[in-house]
Amino acid sequence: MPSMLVTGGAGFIGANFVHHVLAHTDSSITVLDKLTYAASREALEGLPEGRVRLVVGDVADPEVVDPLVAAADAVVHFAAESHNDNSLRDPSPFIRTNLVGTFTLLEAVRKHDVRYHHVSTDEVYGDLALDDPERFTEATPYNPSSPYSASKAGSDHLVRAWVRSFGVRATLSNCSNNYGPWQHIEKFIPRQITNVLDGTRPKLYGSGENVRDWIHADDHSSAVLAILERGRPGETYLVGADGEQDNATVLRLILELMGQPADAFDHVTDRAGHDLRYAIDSAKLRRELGWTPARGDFREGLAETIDWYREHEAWWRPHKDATEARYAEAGQ
Ligand code: NAD
Ligand code: TDX
Repeated sequence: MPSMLVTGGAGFIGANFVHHVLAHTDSSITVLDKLTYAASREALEGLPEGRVRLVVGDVADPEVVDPLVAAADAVVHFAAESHNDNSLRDPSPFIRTNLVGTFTLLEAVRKHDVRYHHVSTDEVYGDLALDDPERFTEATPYNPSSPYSASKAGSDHLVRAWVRSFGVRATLSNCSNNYGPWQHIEKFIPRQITNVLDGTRPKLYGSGENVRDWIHADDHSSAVLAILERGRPGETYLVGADGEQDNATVLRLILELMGQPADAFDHVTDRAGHDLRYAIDSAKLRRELGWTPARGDFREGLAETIDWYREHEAWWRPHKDATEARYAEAGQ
């Protein structure tokens, strides 16, 4: 895969993927990223010169996208508006980036016959009951809850239509909740870590019984690369590391690892339409491509992530007040 176009490569998971590809392949990478509030140029610093370049632009702009796709051997599409709470406040950028952006890329890969991988989320399946013995599989019907997950679901449908109608060489992956370095502090785990570092009490939505299936971003990257290199065209692969935990348990673990009392947090207004439980069955990915997660120890990964945020205060500090002000408006 000599030349890759990675959209959203200055975001949390996209940047992790860029590092992973440079370390494990001989590919060169062009990152296409609009550098929204969620991006960090810093996450791309110190990479081997000559193997990666950043183009600042919008995936929904065909004039930007077309020549970059024409010059690539493969496109990996991470760019998205990614935060559910933001989609409840203002869905419009989610529609433009997640739907029109994916459409724009699909038209370009169709025109230039370029291999395409689409990065999506388990949220397209809606949620499971807490006591449901089932987990999501590639056969689970779509049932998204929020404007974010509906926009991702729509983008997945566009990809499948372009595969079937136009023969586009595409694969899809739907991954569970990621954590690790460079995640924006609006998200659950880094929000609570930085609250503790800030001397503020962490904020748990509703009862905290909602379950998420956590995976380290390094493992998501290795899965996407395996699918890009060896996945069957037209196929979807679910990515997960058997990391189900309820939010209250995750928060108590953060508090323990940071030397705080177990009850040093506030219950705040629940998220509208809050999905109860996500759980991924990644048997297909493991069986067909031999993928296994390498960072499955959640406690260890969380401790490392806490250390990383402690050491990178200069990166997150400028965004903390504005992020918390947005939450305060919603009583969260
Ligand atoms: P993020 O919000 O941290 O980063 C998104 C990146 O996309 C940013 O760098 C941003 O500048 C860029 N971007 C946004 N709009 C753009 C546009 N119009 N044109 C070009 N670039 C644009 O997101 P993330 O958490 O790294 O998620 C990356 C992808 O993985 C998304 O597609 C998301 O749906 C998917 N995903 C995320 C998770 C998770 O837990 N975070 C889980 C499963 C799937
Ligand atoms: O302050 C908080 N308190 C809280 O209890 C925040 C920010 C969140 N939560 C809860 C809501 C969720 O149940 O924690 C859980 C995780 O919340 P988020 O980090 O916002 O993630 P989630 O909504 O589950 O979506 C994430 O995983 C799937 C990513 O943001 C998506 O991009 C991905 O598709």
